[in-house]
Amino acid sequence: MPVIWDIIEFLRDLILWITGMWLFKSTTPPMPTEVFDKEWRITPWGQKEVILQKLKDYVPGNPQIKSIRVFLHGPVGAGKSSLINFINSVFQGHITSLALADSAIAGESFTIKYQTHKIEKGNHGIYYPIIFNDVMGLEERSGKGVHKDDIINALKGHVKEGYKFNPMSPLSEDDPGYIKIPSSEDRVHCLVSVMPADKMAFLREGVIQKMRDIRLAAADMGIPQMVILTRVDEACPSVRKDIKNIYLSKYIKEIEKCSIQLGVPVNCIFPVRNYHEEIDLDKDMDVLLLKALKQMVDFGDDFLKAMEQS
Ligand SMILES: Nc1nc2c(ncn2[C@@H]2O[C@H](COP(=O)(O)OP(=O)(O)OP(=O)(O)O)[C@@H](O)[C@H]2O)c(=O)[nH]1
Ligand SMILES: [Mg+2]
Repeated sequence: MPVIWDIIEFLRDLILWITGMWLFKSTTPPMPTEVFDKEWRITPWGQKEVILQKLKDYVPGNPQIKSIRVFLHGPVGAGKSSLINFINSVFQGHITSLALADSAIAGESFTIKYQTHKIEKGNHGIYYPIIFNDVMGLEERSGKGVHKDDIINALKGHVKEGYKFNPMSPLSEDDPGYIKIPSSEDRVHCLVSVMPADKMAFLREGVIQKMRDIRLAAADMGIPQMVILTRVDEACPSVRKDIKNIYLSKYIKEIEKCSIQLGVPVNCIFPVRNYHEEIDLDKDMDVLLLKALKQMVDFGDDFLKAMEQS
């Protein structure tokens, strides 16, 4: 039996390696199992509680704003809703399902409404001042997936809670779902592009182009941006074996380079493994997430302070 598993693992590596040739547009991509001797990014393994506490104690640096708004976008099935569930789970101390996630039915987006997700503090209807917006996924063809202009509208704060996205046409000013004069709180304070590490090779140019356009619009508004690389366990067998191999994996390092095509510096790209089959929290997976979340909050808070001064 172990021989069969070895063969299966070998075939899996081979498929990933061939995918890698395409992904990295190189003739010698690293084998998915290849690892560095030393972590290429220092990770505070064991510091989960310290980082979590800092986030729990966070107070927005601009007194006019109650909550920092983090906006997640990306291709269909990238793991946007799973990421919100993951964040909520870590704060609640057990696995939760705040945003509905699904196994990307027939390649179509499962999330179709504009929803704000809040993280509850205890059970008293009190929330942490960090809120998340999850949107329908992006698709290559026009008329499919969320319209990029709707995302740009959302960044400016024009989209009402509960608005049902229409892939055929973006929200217009006379639509009841349009907020004509958005407040500073309606605006987005940090833009997060969620990218599936295992599907980077198959992302269509049309999707990448839409993401680039959104990033440029966000940059024009001064909104800070970062990338979360999900599904890293599906992309790399050594990471699947042990999440602590994340910054040892040559394969993940290469994928990170690829996401620069989105125009985000490497130090703004954070690989994360979402909860997917687990029923209990894992402190190492949590540390990776919390480091990324801390960065989102720090970036968003800088933006809040800049808004106050302008
Ligand atoms: N193995 C693995 N699966 C993941 C991970 N993140 C998400 N998934 C799975 O990927 C599928 C899609 O996840 P969702 O969170 O629904 O993705 P989404 O980006 O919200 O998708 P849409 O709303 O359809 O655009 C689900 O089956 C998740 O369980 C991950 O890090 N690893
Ligand atoms: Mg979703």
